Amino acid sequence: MRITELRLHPIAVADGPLRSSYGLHAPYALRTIVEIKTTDGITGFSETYGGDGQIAGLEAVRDRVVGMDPFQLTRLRLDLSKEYDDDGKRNQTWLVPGENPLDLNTRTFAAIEIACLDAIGKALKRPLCDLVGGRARDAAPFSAYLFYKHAGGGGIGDDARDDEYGEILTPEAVVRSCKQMIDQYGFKEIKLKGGVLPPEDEIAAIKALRVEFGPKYPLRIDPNCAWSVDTSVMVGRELKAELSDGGYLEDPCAGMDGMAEVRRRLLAEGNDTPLASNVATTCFAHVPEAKRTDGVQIILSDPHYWGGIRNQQKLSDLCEVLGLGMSMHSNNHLGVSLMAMAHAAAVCPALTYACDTHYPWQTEKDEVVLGGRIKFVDGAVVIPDKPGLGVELDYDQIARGCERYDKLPYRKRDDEAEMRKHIDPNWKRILPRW
Ligand code: GKR
Ligand code: MG
Repeated sequence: MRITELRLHPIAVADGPLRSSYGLHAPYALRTIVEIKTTDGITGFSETYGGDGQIAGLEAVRDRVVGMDPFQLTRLRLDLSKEYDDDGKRNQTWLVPGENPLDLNTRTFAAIEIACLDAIGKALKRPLCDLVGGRARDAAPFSAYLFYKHAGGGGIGDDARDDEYGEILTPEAVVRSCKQMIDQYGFKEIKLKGGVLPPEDEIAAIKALRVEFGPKYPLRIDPNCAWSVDTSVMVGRELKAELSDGGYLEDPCAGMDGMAEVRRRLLAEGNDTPLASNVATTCFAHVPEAKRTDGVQIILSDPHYWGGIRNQQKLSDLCEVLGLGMSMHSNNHLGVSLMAMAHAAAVCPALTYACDTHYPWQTEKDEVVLGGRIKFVDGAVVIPDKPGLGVELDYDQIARGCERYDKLPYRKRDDEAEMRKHIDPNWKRILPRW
């Protein structure tokens, strides 16, 4: 089997005005659907980050990928995973809100790897997870990922989406949105994206969630580094009961040293709330430091930027060896990514926390999976027995997504600019803000 064609579909996906310490989400999130065609007449696909940066990264490997045997992924990974340029600089590209600067090549490899595994699965008539050792679990649990937001459901003008969750800026609204999500999807763990309101308000929101849902629903809060070390310790102390019970405190402050200090100070108070991260730990090179300093106890993996599903399995093994916990990070995404995340979660034994997903914030109108949105059963995505990822593409929907993309004036996520445009003309991301 050889790859005969690489097709890229840049799409725009309506997204509500969600807030984080990075600013405000734009009315459309950018994604790319990647397709490979093979000599056997099989099409494999994946979904990845959107915009010019990611498209350029994929275009740069076009000649390397076309003609390649999709089974020969290790060579491709070696070619693409050269971490350093000749002059010794890390091969970093551009900043995406929510993470450290990440390697474009790692993302590019991940997108190609997942499309190749999808094609191989279809050729062998086996689900993707079976190609990499088989499942450790039959369904991948996801968490209710709550956001503060302004009114609006995303999209622009005639293309505006219904505002399913309304404005969410108070503890009552956070609880209401969580109820809605849990009723609809059956999630059993809860995450609040913080770093938006003063810490006291976010503490109140977590406490209100605990009162409403009880200790059976583990809680986590992620302010994306908006707090100082002192504030992080204060929040950890105030929320000891709520977060130490199967939940975690995610990226409270910036940098591994800050995280390590928060951990030391909380432990000294007898507070063992684990610290999780998708900011201080974004690649394998960060893991030894996380362990050495004890700055991170739970690593948030993600097949899209940790280099694909096989890399995520390696991370799972590493976490087992080092005694670290593992969870999964997300960005706005559609059903193709959701299925890749679900297969990844199924084959990573160390991944014992429910994965993050932005999926509830997207709508049927934007879904590119044939047959519409993926169903959750009791908060989990059941791993299908169908070949590959287990879903097919709806090309009409992709065409609509591409049309939306073509009309947009931006080609890069910029939450700070969006915040200045709609909420506060002088807004800047300040770390720490509190
Ligand atoms: O969607 O605004 C967002 C999130 O803040 C996202 O960008 C993060 O990458 O969800 C992510 C996280 O856990 O940090
Ligand atoms: Mg995070």
